[in-house]
Amino acid sequence: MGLTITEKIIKNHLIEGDMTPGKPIGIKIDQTLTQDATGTMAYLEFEATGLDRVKTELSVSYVDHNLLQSDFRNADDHRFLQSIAAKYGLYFSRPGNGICHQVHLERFAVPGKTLLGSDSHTPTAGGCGMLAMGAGGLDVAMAMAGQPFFFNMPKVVGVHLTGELTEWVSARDIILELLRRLTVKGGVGKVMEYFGPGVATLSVPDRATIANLGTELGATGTLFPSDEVTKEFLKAQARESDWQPLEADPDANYAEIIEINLSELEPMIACPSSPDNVVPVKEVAGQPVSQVIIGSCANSSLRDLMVAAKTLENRETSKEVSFEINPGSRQVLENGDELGVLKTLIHAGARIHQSGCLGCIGMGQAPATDTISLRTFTRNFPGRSGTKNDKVYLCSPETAVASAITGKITDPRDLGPAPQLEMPDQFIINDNGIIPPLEDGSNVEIIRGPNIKPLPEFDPMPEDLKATVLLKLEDNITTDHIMPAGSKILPLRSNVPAISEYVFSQIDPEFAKRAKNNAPSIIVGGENYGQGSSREHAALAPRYLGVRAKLVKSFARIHKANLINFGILPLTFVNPEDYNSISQGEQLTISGIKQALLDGADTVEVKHEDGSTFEARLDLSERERQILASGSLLNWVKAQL
Ligand code: MIC
Ligand code: SF4
Repeated sequence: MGLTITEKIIKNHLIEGDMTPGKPIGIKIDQTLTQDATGTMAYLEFEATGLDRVKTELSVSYVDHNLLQSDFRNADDHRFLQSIAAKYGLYFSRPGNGICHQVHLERFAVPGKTLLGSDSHTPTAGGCGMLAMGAGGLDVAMAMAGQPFFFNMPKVVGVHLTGELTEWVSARDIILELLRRLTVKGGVGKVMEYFGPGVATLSVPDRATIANLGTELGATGTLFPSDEVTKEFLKAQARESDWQPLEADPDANYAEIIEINLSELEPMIACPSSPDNVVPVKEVAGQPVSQVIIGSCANSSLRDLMVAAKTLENRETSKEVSFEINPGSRQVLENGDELGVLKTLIHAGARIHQSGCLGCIGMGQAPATDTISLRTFTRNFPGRSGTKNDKVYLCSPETAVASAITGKITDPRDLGPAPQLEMPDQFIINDNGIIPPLEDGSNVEIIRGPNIKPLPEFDPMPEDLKATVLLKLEDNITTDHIMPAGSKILPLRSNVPAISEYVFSQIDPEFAKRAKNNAPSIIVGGENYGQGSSREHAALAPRYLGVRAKLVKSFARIHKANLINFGILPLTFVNPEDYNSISQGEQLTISGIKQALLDGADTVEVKHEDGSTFEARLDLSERERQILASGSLLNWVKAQL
């Protein structure tokens, strides 16, 4: 039987397990990436392995999140990361060089290879035929140490594209349509693989936008074939030698096939406050907007800036709107300058920022009270913008620029004929923002600022667990709820005791205090618990506060892996209705939990205070059981050595 692209790449990299969907496998990782907000912790973890050099083919450390330097802390972290890269043989992408996913696509992504990144949008490189996945920092540290990456063999969903996009409709609208149909949990346990005649009509940056936002479906990854379009892109990046053809076999067996006729799509928009709250733009058109931003790893390529510039030729942006551009990379900036794109944008009233994540993770650009902010970003989870009760809408660059012109949410088709885009055959390539690895870094001194604190030590799983229910939460809780980001909290990423003070702070400002006074504790939640980012701090910091278990209806993939890595027991309800029997504040007891883990038990009995019981599931591999019993992945690895 024929293979999908996903199966082909996994087969070539398989180290452990067999390729049965849902079963644990371990694969070889060729490349890794980290960004600064997760990277500081990932490198502290890599240091703990005692190795003197990364073991991957290529590893890159990016600085793109914590660019705001309101005191010494972020700047110190940047210097720490640069010295780590020099010592351990990594490329270092300097602050201002661009968003990790954009730069990786431009300069490093290779069809057919595997990439693991400590950022949930790592699948962006799937736009170029690479099996790219997000993971917690510790899993990336292990991959840098040459260890396989363990995850469950995904189901492969085929997305069959036919037809061609019409004027003013773009790649962003394709993935918005998919989010509308499937929701933020529709992709869990799956790789979305695109095929069919519509694929050839999409450029690599278009494909990257779709692959990037596959993360919002909860998907493990997204894959596009590597074809002539990919070859042209790599050629324009002066990397044609990295190209190899890659496509699914004609008789490949997809677990499920989704049909999308590109000709039928229209401009779409995600309303507050979830990326899947999608409607056609025309349904919400006419509402006044105060801010429009084109940026983030989803939509900040040269193509996206060019759409805005071409639309703005002989037009102006509204005086009521702050129209802002966050270019994806310095390459985008430099090429945009050469082609006159920047000049047109500036002339039409745009505020041009440096390349980086910026407002996408609440590092500035917070919108005004009670006003609509329209963004081409990835996520609009409540409060992520930095403004309480924010009203953030997510859309294509076409819809964004049309709305910036009129000052209201606008279907770009109302502007008349769409501009023609002419992309260069050859980009200006200038890698001076990237420092290559040293041949020998043994003499490099690591520069450690005072904000960098050592990793806490964690004790093994107790024999019996008696834990207080500290919070009972609903469905689709995000890691932004668990461990918020933003300019105040992000600088604490390398300081676990300090960042722990903010766990669940948006939901309950007293949470950290309550947790410390009531350890050990347990959190109860609904479906798709922990969706969103890869930040391992959403596991590490609660663990530091004494959270020992989470009991939910279902988990998001990366968060579950992070919980296991830091010794928090991930339990699911056997009968989801038992969720209703639990009250916040009560004590739950699981007797013999450690033994149950080691014995391979699939379920355990959970006892309420009144003695009544229900069953919870332990959906774990043998390796995960051992990690949980030893208290953390690092404890387990050390014990193995
Ligand atoms: C995000 O978009 O939420 C982030 C910030 O890039 C995170 C990583 C982090 O929290 O550092 C992600 O997507 O993994
Ligand atoms: Fe950065 Fe936003 Fe992309 Fe996360 S989603 S990597 S914060 S641009």
